[in-house]
Amino acid sequence: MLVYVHPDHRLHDPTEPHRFGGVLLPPAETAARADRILSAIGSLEAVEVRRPPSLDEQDLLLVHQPHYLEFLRDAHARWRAATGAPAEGEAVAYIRPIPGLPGRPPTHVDAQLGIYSNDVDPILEGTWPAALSAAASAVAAAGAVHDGGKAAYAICRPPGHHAAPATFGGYCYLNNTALAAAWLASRGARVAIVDVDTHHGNGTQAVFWDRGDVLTVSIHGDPELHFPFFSGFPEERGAAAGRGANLNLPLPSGSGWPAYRPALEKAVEAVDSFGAEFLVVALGVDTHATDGVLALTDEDYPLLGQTLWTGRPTVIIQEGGYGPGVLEAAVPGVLSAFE
Ligand code: Q9C
Ligand code: ZN
Repeated sequence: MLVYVHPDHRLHDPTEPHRFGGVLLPPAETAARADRILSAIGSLEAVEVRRPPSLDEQDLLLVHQPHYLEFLRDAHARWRAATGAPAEGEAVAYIRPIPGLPGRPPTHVDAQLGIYSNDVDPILEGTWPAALSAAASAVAAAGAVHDGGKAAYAICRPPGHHAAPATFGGYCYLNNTALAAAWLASRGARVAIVDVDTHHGNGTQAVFWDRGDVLTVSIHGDPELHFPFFSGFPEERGAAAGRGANLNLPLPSGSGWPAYRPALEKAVEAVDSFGAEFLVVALGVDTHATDGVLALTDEDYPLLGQTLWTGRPTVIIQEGGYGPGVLEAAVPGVLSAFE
């Protein structure tokens, strides 16, 4: 198994706590996650860890809007200049526009933070190079399967599936999964994404909403009760050329393998009937009971991997998975099916 990871991911390692649902929590998406994954997959056979080449930044335009990329690149320096904050400061949105109230596009970085994010995620001095490095891993993994590899895994962090064409949120800044899929599609391939992170892949859905060449499927905890709340429902099927090419399979909170498995089989059936040549798996393992939305256990992950291994060249992109032991048990379990 080819594994891509870039050391620059460490440049994004937030420390400031944020309030979620009334509880002050330390950041869950930290640099330690990549170290945990790397030491856990050491037990797999024939793992070959590679550092991806630098990204061709033009590739980001396959997924993101140029003004958003320009904002992400400069936001921290502009925020420091505007506020006098130190280099280690974490820039976070605190104000957003009133919906529907006319006004001019803001020029102040504090106001732009509220336009370009839909959450409380910080921008650090190193967020941009870290996010670029994750995107580079995703494109390298896509390149490896395009060149004839059966499967490649990208340890992407920060993760990507909640990042939309012009917004960050849910720990995500650049949509690594969407980029891998869009990169393959730009070479003329028919591509399917199956997002098994416990949260709806809202950013990925937004990227491909009106496109018919990339199928997006997401299995996740009920968005009535769980992040990202505003999307992930079954009636969201895509629009224009993308009508029917988006499939949401929400599951009741606390669902285990008996409920998960039929949803996963439905996802794979959709991939088959779409006629996908390549599969991109958005591999969040926060479906583990320890992470509190769904309730998969250590033993379920090899089965999840086996169901997703359809013989198609497959790119596996790391998304969520946080709690003690979750990444360690689940990631090698899934990857073992692709060896
Ligand atoms: N109880 C990914 O898994 N929720 N993002 C915070 C903490 C934010 C998840 C609430 C969830 C974002 C990539
Ligand atoms: Zn998640």
